[in-house]
Amino acid sequence: SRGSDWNYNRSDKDKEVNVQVLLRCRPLTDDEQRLNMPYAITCNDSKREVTVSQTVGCKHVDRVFTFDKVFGPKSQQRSIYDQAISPIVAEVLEGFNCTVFAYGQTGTGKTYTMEGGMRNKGGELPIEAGIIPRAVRQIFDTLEAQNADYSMKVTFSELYNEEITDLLAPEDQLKSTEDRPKKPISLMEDGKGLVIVRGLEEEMVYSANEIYSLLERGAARRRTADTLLNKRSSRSHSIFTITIHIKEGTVGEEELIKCGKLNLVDLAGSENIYRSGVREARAREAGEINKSLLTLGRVINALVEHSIHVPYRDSKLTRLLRDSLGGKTKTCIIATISPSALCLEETLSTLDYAYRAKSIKNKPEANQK
Ligand code: ADP
Ligand code: ZZD
Repeated sequence: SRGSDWNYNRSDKDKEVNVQVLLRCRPLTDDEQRLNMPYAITCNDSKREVTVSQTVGCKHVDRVFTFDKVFGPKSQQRSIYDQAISPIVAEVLEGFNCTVFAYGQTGTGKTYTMEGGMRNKGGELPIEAGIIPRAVRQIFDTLEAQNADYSMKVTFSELYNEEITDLLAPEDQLKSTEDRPKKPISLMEDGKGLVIVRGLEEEMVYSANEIYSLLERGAARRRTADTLLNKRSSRSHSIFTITIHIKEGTVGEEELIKCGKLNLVDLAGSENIYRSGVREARAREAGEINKSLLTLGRVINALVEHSIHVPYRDSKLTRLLRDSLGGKTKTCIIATISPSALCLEETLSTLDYAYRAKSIKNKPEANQK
């Protein structure tokens, strides 16, 4: 597989790997089926192709896009995980930093893909479990099978309107009172140009079930914020991070520690950007312009076009994801689309965006302490 090529110690140039871009098309919903909604998308998973059929005037126009992997409407959570994500998590356990993010219009399955459906207490993962719970399971299964000496911490946060909310903060730190202001969360740069988030609760975790309880707390927090502010969730970015330290042994007095980090990011709905004219003015007024998502697009463009200036510093999201775009982190983008002809315009914009991102190159490097 491509993933296993990384550890070879070749010249720097040879170590470059492209951002991996996957495409997932959800099925028609029950409602859409009942309404006999026409399909505009055909997926050929084995050829890794998506075809968009459009009627312009009385002419039929087909556009074909090729991605690193294509998952059509029938694909199951488990097969996406096994085919595309499990090799990435294995790299994290070898000491690499990896990022997976979901990009697409609201309602196309970003959260379904990253998180998935209901949790059932204890025992097996539900068939609808998404990437986050499956990654947690793989990490613990692997470490336990290796009888590894490890420590692990997780953070779960949300970025909304350029403000970071800690979804795992203790209850009493969520609201500010007169004598005790809300715990501030800020981005800082360490000496090496890497961005660190200050003020986020880092929970040490010792079992998969413990993480699931934290996820439950985070998901509940997010739901509360959502009911208070309509449509907030489609405009916010969710960021779940696991950091693992694995003791490899000792050389004399020195301990060898391998450190891997996995970022799982559910981006805001892409329909909120790239509006033009009157629509843009109206969106701006409604506070719908998502600075972070807009900047992400500009960073991708700058990298694709090899521009001298890449505007990482212009938003919190791109500061956070800096190392994932053109840096030392291995990155995978999952673009999600709807099969419905009604979503054609947004679907084409997602496909163009994702297709461009394929040419971004990173230089993954293992961490060693
Ligand atoms: P987004 O996060 O992009 O706004 P959601 O993940 O909330 O979208 O998905 C919208 C709806 O479609 C949800 O009810 C979800 O369960 C359903 N859904 C999304 N993708 C799939 C899929 N691949 N298979 C079945 N249902 C899906
Ligand atoms: N997507 C659901 C949460 C939501 O929006 O509420 S599914 C998974 C990753 C991050 C956060 C939550 C979950 C989720 C879950 C559901 C219900 C209670 C707690 C957590 C989940 C799904 C399957 C297995 C484990 C966790």
